[in-house]
Amino acid sequence: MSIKDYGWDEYFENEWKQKSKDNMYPARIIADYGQVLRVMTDTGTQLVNRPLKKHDKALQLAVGDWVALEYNEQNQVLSVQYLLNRKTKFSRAAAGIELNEQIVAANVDYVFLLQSLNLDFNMKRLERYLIAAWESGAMPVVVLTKADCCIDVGKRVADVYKVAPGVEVHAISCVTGEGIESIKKYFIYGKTVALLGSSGVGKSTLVNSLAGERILKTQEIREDDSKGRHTTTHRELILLPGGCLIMDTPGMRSISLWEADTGMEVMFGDIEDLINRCRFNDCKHENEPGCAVREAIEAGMIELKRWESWLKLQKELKHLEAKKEGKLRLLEKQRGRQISKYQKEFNKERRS
Ligand SMILES: Nc1nc2c(ncn2[C@@H]2O[C@H](COP(=O)(O)OP(=O)(O)O)[C@@H](O)[C@H]2O)c(=O)[nH]1
Ligand SMILES: [Mg+2]
Ligand SMILES: [Zn+2]
Repeated sequence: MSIKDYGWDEYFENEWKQKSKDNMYPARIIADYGQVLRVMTDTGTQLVNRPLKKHDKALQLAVGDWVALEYNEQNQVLSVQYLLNRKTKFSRAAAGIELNEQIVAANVDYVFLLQSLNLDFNMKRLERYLIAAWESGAMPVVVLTKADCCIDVGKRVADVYKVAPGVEVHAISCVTGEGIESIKKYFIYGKTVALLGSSGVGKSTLVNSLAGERILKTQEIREDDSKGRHTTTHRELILLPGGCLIMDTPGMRSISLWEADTGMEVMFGDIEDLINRCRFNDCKHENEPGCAVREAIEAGMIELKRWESWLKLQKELKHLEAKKEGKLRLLEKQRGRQISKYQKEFNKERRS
């Protein structure tokens, strides 16, 4: 077993050659237990503490990250020295009083967006996931699970293709095995696939099915509301027999966007083009003459539903930007206060 089996390649090697010191070695974070992280190194797996500098953005670590480890002979402590540049990162806005970026998965090549074909299916949620996935830099793939529970799989797949331009959509079943062959092409040696989706959609079941053994715990679905209970409690990278890495994650019901410029462009570029063609710069796309958006909707060029999605997302993203700016201002204010405090002390000392 070497780190190459875990996705180490020239991209990381180049940075390593420039930055690393003799007593350091590279490791990939393969599981996140909160304060403790499991890493994979050339000599096997090890546990390390998450660095305490939580406020330090450069050390916000996620499963999939490559880090430089250092072993201190004197106090026999293994510690993370720095984070290697990420190829991709899938983020969301973390829930809480304060708005923060939460990195869900790092250095992922394909993000599988899973939704089950039973009652849980939700197109709006999928749309958001797609935006975040495009933003991440990884390639999104839509995977509709539990095809054995749906009588109209073809129609569902067609519906998803409409909101997911340029994305492959696969319907699978871990019960009948339907569609599993069609997703195997993504499981390539050295690549990383992350599974994202609500709890109960069948992420852990899929990992087990691909691994050919029950590595992960799965749970019985609650019959009443077709939602699963939470069984996966942490994020984890698993090496599949074919050499691909697959990341199981705890369920995320919804996703709050953190950044969306690229994602919005990929998903709604046609709408953004239309807006630029409206006669008035400040067109509200309601009843103005020469509104390219209205014209396109009336001509059936774009679906009303997609337009409504765009409006809603736009509002949300403006809100997000305002919140981010507010946070920045608060930070500046705090820094300003500190500076004035030290200045006052300095002046006092000079006077005395
Ligand atoms: N009918 C059906 N049930 C499935 C399928 N895949 C998973 N399940 C069931 O869905 C439930 C939740 O699966 P699990 O893998 O724990 O979901 P996770 O929370 O996304 O990891 C379990 O009871 C599985 O047996 C499938 O393809 N068809
Ligand atoms: Mg699970
Ligand atoms: Zn307009």
